[in-house]
Amino acid sequence: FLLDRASGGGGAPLYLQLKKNIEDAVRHGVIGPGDALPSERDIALKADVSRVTVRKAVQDLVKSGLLVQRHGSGTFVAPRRERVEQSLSRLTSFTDDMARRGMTASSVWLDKGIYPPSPDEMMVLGLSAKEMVARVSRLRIANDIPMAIERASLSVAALPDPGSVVSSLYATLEETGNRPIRAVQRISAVNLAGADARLLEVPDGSACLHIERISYLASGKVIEFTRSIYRGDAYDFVAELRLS
Ligand code: 16G
Repeated sequence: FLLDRASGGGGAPLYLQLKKNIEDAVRHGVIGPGDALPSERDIALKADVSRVTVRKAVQDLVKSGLLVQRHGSGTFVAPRRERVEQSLSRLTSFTDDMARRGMTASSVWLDKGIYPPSPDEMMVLGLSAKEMVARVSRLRIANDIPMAIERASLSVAALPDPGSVVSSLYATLEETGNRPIRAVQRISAVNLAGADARLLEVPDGSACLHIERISYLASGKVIEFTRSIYRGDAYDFVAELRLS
């Protein structure tokens, strides 16, 4: 699909011609969602253009969301996104939600550790400045597709060893009788940019959902304060409404 430069768009700049060739190849199914693009060097050789030209075309297509770059493993055609429909009336975990759909949940750890609490963590979790907070931050993945970034904060009393969370936070809390039974969730719209956009493999400025979940134990004590960013193109949140 990397036609030579003469076959492109006539007088258009080379990187635009190359960009169009790649777009056409995806549109016509020559390369499909999830497929790897040849290396920058191979494209430059085959298309008879400089590597700078290839880089410029690829960067534009990453920005527009057609291609995704994964650190260390190369450039791929963005995977097809299937939207996930998520109920807003049940208190479930990401691992449960994905398992119910027959998808495999995994995580890339961004952070797990014990820190002095921030002012909002102190307020929500009811901590004093002398107490510590346990943080577990993860990129949540379903079948290789990055779905959400979750940054959870818990009191150290509830999660003394954040390292003990291997896959499911709720499963770990369940083992010590600390699984929440109720939560309040607030959803707001954000345009994502920077490092978080790159983690979720979305172009800068993409519409995403910021979700704050405050979860409670049966005793009424707050157990979890989680701030998440969910991909706007991957999620539908659905709630059933009843006449009073
Ligand atoms: C959900 C929750 C999150 C919770 C996580 C536990 C939302 C917006 N967030 O993703 O607050 O910490 O599940 O999942 O629903 P895990 O047990 O799979 O780690």
